Amino acid sequence: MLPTYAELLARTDGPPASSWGLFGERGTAELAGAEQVIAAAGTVRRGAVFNLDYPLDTFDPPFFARRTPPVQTIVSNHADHRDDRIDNFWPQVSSQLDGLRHFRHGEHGFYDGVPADKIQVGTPDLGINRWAEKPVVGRGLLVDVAAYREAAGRPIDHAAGERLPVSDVDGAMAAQNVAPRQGDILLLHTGWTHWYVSDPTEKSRQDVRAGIRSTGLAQRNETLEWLWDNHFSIAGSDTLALEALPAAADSPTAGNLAGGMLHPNILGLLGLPIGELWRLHELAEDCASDRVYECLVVIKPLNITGGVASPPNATAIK
Ligand code: UVW
Repeated sequence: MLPTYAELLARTDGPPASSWGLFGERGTAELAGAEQVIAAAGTVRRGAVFNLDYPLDTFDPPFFARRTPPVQTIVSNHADHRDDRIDNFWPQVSSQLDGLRHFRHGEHGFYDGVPADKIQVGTPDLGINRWAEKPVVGRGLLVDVAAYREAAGRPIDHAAGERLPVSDVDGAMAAQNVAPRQGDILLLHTGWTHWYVSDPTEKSRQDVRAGIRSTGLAQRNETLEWLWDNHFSIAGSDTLALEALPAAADSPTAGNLAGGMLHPNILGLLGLPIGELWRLHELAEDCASDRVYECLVVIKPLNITGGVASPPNATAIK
């Protein structure tokens, strides 16, 4: 039986609001164990397969100046042969899985108390490799907050970069008649990335990049509580950062080095891997048409020793 978020807040044997000591270096990915894999396999009925990653060159120009798309070079030894080389590879340039090295908590440090001097190039500690050595497989739960808000006559204003309260996500789950189970892989569909990619005006895209503005979960304590108490193994979404950007001025973490983002708490304290910029619109359309919101999800990040992040290489199967 896992502790509640309220119990985590009250703990004295580790940092408050942390899951330190419960899982080890794979964090909450441990919640998707053999039982969850077997149950998730039972959700496969039609053999329909969905790619949840955007191509690496989708976001060009990039959201963050240095995360430019990779450069491919193709070379050949002779007329009938090709090799290729990829330079300038920023694993967070497109769909990504953020690992537990990505942020530490300002007061308590890296997840599970891993010392900062272990977070080096070439050391495996807390690296993305931990989820490649043992990939994350479980039940994906598509929560269509975009459809819910649309049906409620309150479509999400992506241009404004809305801060979504968890009550909207709960409302979406109630409308879908679904409830999370321990170890589920959250697939939060807001429609933001598809809007960004397919919106016809370059001006909208420029505004997003200039302001680093994205729809996402609001920076509130209730968001942290919701993420933990639903016991997800991974929290993935089709937004720039899972949480809204820029962070709210009244964020409970206002003043941290991350500008009030919840990332240090989600990664550094809870050990919950974050999925960003995932390609969810095709899966969401399929779920809306057959009213089945669960699927088998397989996530196998690149096996980069000590990697901070990776494309998720995420596949959903229904
Ligand atoms: C931010 O830090 C803003 O987002 P990301 O998780 O992509 O680094």
